[in-house]
Amino acid sequence: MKTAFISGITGQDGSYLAELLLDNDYFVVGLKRRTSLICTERLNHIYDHKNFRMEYWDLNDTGSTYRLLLKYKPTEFYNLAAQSHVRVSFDVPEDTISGIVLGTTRILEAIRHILPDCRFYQASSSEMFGENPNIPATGYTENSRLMPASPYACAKVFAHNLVRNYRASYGLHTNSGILFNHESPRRGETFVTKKITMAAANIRLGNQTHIELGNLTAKRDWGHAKDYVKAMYLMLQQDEPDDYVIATGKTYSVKEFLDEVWEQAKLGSPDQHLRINKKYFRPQEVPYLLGDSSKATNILGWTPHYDFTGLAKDMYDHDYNTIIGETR
Ligand code: NDP
Ligand code: GDR
Repeated sequence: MKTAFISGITGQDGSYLAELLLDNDYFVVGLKRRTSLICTERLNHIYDHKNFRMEYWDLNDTGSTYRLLLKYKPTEFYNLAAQSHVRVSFDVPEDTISGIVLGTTRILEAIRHILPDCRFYQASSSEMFGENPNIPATGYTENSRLMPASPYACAKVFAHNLVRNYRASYGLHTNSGILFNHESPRRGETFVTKKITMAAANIRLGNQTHIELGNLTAKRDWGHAKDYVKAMYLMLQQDEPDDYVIATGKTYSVKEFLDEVWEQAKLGSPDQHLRINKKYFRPQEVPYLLGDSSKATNILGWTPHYDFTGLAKDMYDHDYNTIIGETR
């Protein structure tokens, strides 16, 4: 039986990846930092699975990485932990950078010294492309220039380069998934898609009167987290480690996502419920992201199943049904 470590187990992707690996007969060890509330809602349905364990761990703690690698000797390590909110990274840059940069370094060093056969996945990001003025018509590829536009993205670029460096220097099976935005019913509530689908459900049910948003013109290549964790898994099943862009190849503005959800919720024009609040704007914005995942399609056989409308529907329906259930 293969054993996989997942850091960031309590997050959106951690929960979907854990389900996928358990379905593939893995023993899964979820690495969780200590929090004042337990924060394992996304894992309640697998918490008691016979092949699932949770261990305390932190990106900022070297000893626990060594201790747990020696205890479980995992065959795969998926590093999903991060302070992942771009806007918040402007407020807490040192914490964001320290976790992503030094945390990734700690894991790679531990793997190099005590478990060099362990395959490693790094959660790189489309944010690394940043404010690049020369966007290829078919989208960014693995070779496009990285021009990060936030402390979060700068840190992800460092970690991404380090993963490539450890692959070249030491022959480790280190992989980097350059994932574009992916969302789901389990998305954190302060990311824009989840904020929109929850607000639509609450307005529909009379619990809320309006939604406050920032920049509506930014365009993102939005996919579904369920599709994207499959790509992470496929990367670690290849003989050769590599970097892969994972995206849908279509891009939509925040306003288009808002319009789509308002239409599904039958709420009329969103303008009547919308307020623009400057506090949600960023000091530097990434205006446009579009990804070209041809390499992942050709080598991994990966393609997304959810489209833009299907993603919005899955999220809105989930939020509407959950809120109705809670208020009954
Ligand atoms: P989430 O924000 O939902 O989850 C992040 C996870 O990291 C949480 O489990 C969080 O724990 C944990 N974490 C944060 N800081 C620490 C720390 N110091 N030590 C240990 N764990 C920590 O992110 P997603 O699931 O959406 O994303 C997963 C990864 O993929 C992240 O690295 C993100 O940057 C990256 N990414 C995400 C994309 C997306 O669109 N979702 C796109 C590209 C990359 P806690 O629950 O306690 O806060
Ligand atoms: P992003 O996602 O920054 O792309 O990072 P987010 O949902 O936060 O923002 C997307 C776009 O929406 C605009 N926006 C708002 N954003 C938020 N959060 N709240 C608002 O009220 C709001 N109004 C408008 C933003 O300005 C931005 O243009 C996500 C994270 O998951 C990262 O960890 C990941 O690396 C990238 O996706 C790819």
